[in-house]
Amino acid sequence: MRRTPLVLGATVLAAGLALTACGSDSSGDTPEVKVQDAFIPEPASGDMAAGFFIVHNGGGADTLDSVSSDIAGQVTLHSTKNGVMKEQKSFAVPANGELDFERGGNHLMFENLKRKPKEGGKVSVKLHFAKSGTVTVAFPVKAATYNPTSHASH
Ligand SMILES: [Cu+2]
Repeated sequence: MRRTPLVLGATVLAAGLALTACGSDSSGDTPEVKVQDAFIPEPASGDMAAGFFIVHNGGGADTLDSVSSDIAGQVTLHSTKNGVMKEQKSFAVPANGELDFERGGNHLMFENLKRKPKEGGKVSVKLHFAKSGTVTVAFPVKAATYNPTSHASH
């Protein structure tokens, strides 16, 4: 995680344009999204926190359009490629696949925190999908260094 929030704004427009190619799914299958392995590492400061989770999809393609939470003024979605973090407008959820938000890769950023997440607590997060609608998930707050190791197999 780079601590350079001020430069993020400039990348938003470019990133949004790059994602428009994956629109239509011809199958018409209804997506079946399930969110697992969600957590928030306790942040070092009270300004900003990261969030991680995995969306498992047993149906047709969907899109994660936005995320919101009552502890944050704003929740943004970021990708990380080759160590460079970029804000994204949305993320594709592949049909019969998964969308990963994991350390070192995609992540949520909770900005303008109204209270600091504390280890052992829970944060209610709303994931807004284009087709599946809003999925509310209680993200447990873990130690700052927590990293799940169980997800290597798929
Ligand atoms: Cu970020």
